[in-house]
Amino acid sequence: MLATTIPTLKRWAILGCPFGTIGRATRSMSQPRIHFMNVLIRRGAPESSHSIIASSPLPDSSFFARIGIVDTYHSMRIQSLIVSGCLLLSLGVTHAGVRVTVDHDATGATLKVKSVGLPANNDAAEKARFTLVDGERDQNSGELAVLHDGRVPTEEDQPAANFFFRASTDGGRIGIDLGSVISIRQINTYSWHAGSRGPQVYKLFASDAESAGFNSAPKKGTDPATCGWKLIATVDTRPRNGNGGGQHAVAVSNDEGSLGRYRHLLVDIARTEDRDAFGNTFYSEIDVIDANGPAPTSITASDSGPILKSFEAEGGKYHFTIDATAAADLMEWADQELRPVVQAWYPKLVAMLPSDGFEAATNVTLRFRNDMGGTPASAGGGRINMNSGWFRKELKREARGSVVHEMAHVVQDYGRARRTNPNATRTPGWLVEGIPDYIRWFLYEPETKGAEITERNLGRAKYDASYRITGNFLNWVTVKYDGQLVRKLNVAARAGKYTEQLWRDWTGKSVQELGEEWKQAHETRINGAKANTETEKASAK
Ligand SMILES: [Ca+2]
Ligand SMILES: [Ca+2]
Ligand SMILES: [Zn+2]
Repeated sequence: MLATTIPTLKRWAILGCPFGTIGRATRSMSQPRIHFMNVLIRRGAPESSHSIIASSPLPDSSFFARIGIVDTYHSMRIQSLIVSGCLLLSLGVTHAGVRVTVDHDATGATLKVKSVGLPANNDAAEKARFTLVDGERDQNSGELAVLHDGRVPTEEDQPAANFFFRASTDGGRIGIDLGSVISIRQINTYSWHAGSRGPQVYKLFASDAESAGFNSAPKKGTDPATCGWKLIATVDTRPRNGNGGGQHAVAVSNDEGSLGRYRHLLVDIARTEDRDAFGNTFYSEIDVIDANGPAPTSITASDSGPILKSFEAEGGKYHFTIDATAAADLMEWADQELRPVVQAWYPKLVAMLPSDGFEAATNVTLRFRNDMGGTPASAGGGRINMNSGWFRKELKREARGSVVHEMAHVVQDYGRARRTNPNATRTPGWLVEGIPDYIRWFLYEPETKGAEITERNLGRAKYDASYRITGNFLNWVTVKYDGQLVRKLNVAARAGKYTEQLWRDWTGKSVQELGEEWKQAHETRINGAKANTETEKASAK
């Protein structure tokens, strides 16, 4: 049976915010930049679903580590921490408190706490003029119009329903001209992406355009504060741990009910990371709420809900969701054929690839997609993407095995090395791919003999040829030298401690020497078999 859950748009629902005051902190007066800060976190809320109310940048302390805010700060003295269900942290006030409220839901499935509110379709930004002041739109991004069209994406990876800056660039600036000066009650920004393009990092400036020397379009490098703009808020919703994927909603407001009278807004956007090309946030909507305008009407839920099936493994320890919204016809196969493989093999993979203190993802989503081009499947975080077209053709052949491979990637979780070890070495890609293929072809489905070295592919038999060829090499070294090889390689890679020296330590030979020996062994076997066949042919004559 297919369980149809609530439509996506309802995920933005506000479910209340039962907070109380528990703490107060002051910081040294040597940081006058910070004027006011409140942080609220619901006690016991999982990191994947928290609300934060804060001005930013935020302090770096163990307390913030828990709710996952990244920024650097210096001294902070927490005077007291008293509990009544929540935490409140308030810093020395130097001028009127602008409040930044953040909702983050990492699961993308249900939202436990929502304090920002639903995106609006009747706010003052709907008819405003949006301009690209600086930076370049990505070729896959929607136009600026998607930021004020009263719509939000229906899933986590809809490039055209979002605006984002070009890959490899560091954000840019967006100007919003409201047409006339209005009293702004609140500004909300929404974003959604499964990876590091989910969090929001920006500075928000406003202007009434009336001061002398006003520049309506200052480029990066020009501080807007020097040309007629006022800094309203600094926003950074990146969590300390993880890539911050999921839905992010930010509200900038204050207790007075008006941030001031302004005509122009300038959103100075930074990328969330520069480890790869894809650090530019998927912004879905920017709402500007007029203090004297109509009450915001929310974007309503659509009728067609997602097609989801949830199940567990290992007595409820692991939770899985199959998302067949994009390929309803594949749900029956996924439920009957794929689910048992996932339930049996995810726990096996976890057991096969252990390391001290490591806990593999306990929530994994397997989603069919129609936008993956030639890629059969991929994995990132606790998410596995399955190319609908490729799966339809491979249901009876490689489909299940490819998911075993992707589940191995989820368990490998080598991205954590960069986060936990500042001196992390880079595990070569051939090994990252070779380990899942070793497990798949030699442990999950050895009977298919999908990773054999034959006369046909002997020429390509290089230890670092990746995927199934490396899988064959790993199997050979495992059998001949070290039964624990893959387990130990995984421990090193996950900790960011992989080096070529490990091969020598464990086998007495360099990886290149092992590669030669492995290839030689296959050559000898294949040539021997050929010679036998020829001898047989000759004697048969
Ligand atoms: Ca809107
Ligand atoms: Ca939109
Ligand atoms: Zn892979």
